[in-house]
Amino acid sequence: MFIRIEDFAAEWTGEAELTASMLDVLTDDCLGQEVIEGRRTLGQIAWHLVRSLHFMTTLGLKFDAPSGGEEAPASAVHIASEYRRISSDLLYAVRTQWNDETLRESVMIYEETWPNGSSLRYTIMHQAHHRGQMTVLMRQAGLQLPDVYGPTYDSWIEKGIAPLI
Ligand code: NI
Repeated sequence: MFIRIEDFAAEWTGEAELTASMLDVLTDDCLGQEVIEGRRTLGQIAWHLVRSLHFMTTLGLKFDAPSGGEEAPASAVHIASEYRRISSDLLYAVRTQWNDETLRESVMIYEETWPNGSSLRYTIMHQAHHRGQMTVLMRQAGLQLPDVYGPTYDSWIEKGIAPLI
């Protein structure tokens, strides 16, 4: 769990930039890519990353919901721009509406007690989990992946280095 707002701010800034760099690669045509028939598509997972940040308002933070409804937009550019807006608004809300003491306060979520500092940690991990799902679907859709926590297969090749297995 986070015990200092600025620790969260530093980590969130980097993580949100990684997510945005992946969303920037999406094209309208690839949004329908699905791992198996009938399950979440690439566009739906990307839109889930946008919408799920607004869940933090249930902890008392106030910032605007993404424009559009539950259904994933058909525009990859719209998903990326809404992500940038809401990920920045989340950080601004945390910085201006909470303080280090607030991070130790707890809220009941689904009959469980969650310290706010743990909810912020969960938000980062939840996002990384879905980003991992996206990398598989993006590869299947023929997109070139950006580096996230290290080089991708393609960036090894571009550097003339044999990719690790
Ligand atoms: Ni989720």
